[in-house]
Amino acid sequence: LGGAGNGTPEVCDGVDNDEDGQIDNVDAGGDGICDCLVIGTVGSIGPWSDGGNVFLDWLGARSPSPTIELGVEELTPERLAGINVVVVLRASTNELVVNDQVSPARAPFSEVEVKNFEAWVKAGGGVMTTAGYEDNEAAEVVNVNTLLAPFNVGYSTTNTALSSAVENWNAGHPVSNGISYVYAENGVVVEPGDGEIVARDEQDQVALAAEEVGEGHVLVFGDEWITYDSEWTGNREVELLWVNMLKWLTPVRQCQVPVPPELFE
Ligand SMILES: [Ca+2]
Ligand SMILES: [Ca+2]
Ligand SMILES: [Ca+2]
Repeated sequence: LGGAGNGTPEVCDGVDNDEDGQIDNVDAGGDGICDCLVIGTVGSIGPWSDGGNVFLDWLGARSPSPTIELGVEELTPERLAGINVVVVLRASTNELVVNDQVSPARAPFSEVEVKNFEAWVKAGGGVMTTAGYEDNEAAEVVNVNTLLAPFNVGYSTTNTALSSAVENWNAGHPVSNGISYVYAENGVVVEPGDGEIVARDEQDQVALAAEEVGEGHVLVFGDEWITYDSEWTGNREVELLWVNMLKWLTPVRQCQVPVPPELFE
């Protein structure tokens, strides 16, 4: 985390105000989420939760920087500028309606959007993708794979049989710190390509891959249940996993704050 600092208060301005070696490392609440971190979401939360969105609520309570919900908007350099981490939620080209909850269709990512996104990641952006929202990998997974193609990592388009216990974690990777088990449901097997394997399911299939690209970071996770209320209340490791992931997705000299010890209890 760098040195002790010079006594000047750190503020969210893109400058290392206290000269401790870290830019914008502010965490007033000591919750492990940098208060200057700007998170964007692409697509929409899946319809299988009970209507809640603990993921966004949880972030909102831990960082005063509002989450930028890009939804189905075009990915332009202007829109991506200033965002540190993008979480890709359901970005299927199909609309999905479950119990009156509408998850809208997202247009296929265009060549221009893919190039814009690649440039943003290489310049220091972090992206985490999710999958397994529906049994229609042609619409869902193919679109996310398009966005991930420049990094040669993505999802299987044929194997949607990720098993429910993601229980083999690569202890050598920072994202695995303190994690032993996460539940998945109807997930999609990850094709790691150039990525490093971080987690496997009980059948040894890849569930999470990580890749460093230029100054940026990519995480590909084979399910979406970690974005739902039920998983947050049932397994405390889900919160630690998100803290670990957001920390790893952020540039090494920016916004790095300590993970609170109580998250390991
Ligand atoms: Ca600093
Ligand atoms: Ca600053
Ligand atoms: Ca915080």
